[in-house]
Amino acid sequence: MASPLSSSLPQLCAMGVPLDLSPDKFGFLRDTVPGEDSMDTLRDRVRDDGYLFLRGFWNRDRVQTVRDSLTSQLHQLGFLQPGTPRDEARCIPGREVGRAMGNPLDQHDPALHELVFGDHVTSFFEEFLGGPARHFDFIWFRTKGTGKGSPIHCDLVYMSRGTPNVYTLWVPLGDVPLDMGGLLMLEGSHKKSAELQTYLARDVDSYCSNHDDAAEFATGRKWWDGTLSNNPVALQERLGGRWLTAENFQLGDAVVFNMTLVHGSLDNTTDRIRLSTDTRFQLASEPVDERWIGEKPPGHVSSMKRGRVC
Ligand SMILES: O=C(O)CCC(=O)C(=O)O
Ligand SMILES: [Fe+2]
Repeated sequence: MASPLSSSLPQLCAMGVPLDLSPDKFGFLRDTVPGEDSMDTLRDRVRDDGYLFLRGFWNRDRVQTVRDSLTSQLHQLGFLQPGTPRDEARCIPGREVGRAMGNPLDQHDPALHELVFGDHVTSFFEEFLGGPARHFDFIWFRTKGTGKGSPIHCDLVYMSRGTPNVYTLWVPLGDVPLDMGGLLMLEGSHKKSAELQTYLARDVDSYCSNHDDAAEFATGRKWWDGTLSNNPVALQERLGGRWLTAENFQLGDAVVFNMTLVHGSLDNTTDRIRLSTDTRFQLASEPVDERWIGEKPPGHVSSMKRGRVC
């Protein structure tokens, strides 16, 4: 018999694969209301859940200002459907804005910087981490129109050349209903490091120097994109846990999660661009991954490729 939850949900897909929406396979993230619990409780929660879903971390108006700035850039760059309200961010079929490294939005947008790197966030992380905090300088923009969401992965494989104790801050820059492709996380997967050992030991910019195609990896003509699985249902069967998302991520919300939590995003079945950013924080005293630091972080460029015998 269909449960009340699954019977009230539209079919949801990730990477084009329909999710099992029965209550033991799918659910919603646990809310954290900022200020309601002590930092010790929040730290325990991250240990248990791998994430914090901070409802209303900022006030809506403040985040709306950032959205306005980014939708105006999208408009100027010709990515929005002409004749539609800019704030609706309606996409043009077949015209993709670009993935994280190739995204044209302004990395130095002042309103965005103030939001994702400013005092409110920094003091949160300083208290959470228990010392002076720093952020990576690179901002990952997600501007996803109709179609598949982000592949399923753990962040560790992209950013583990410093400390592994890094936290992602995912910020919806607009309300994201279920059909617009919000963040999707596999419950309890941050505790599956034994099962994911081989995957988690990898680094997207490392390659086997003794393989025939080593030169292609060294120059970046070939690369492994860090995807853990293209099939969220098969992965769930292997690791257990429910796939979790929010019924409606809202302007002002934020999600913080650790480097080993398996996640991706739902497919977007609307014609509106789901706009979000993700950025990273860690203790300033710990080593940092040089790929993501500086005025123009180098990212995955060939000088950052590392060969090893495998
Ligand atoms: O927003 C998305 O589609 C993916 C986000 C993500 O992978 C992250 O925040 O680390
Ligand atoms: Fe990620």
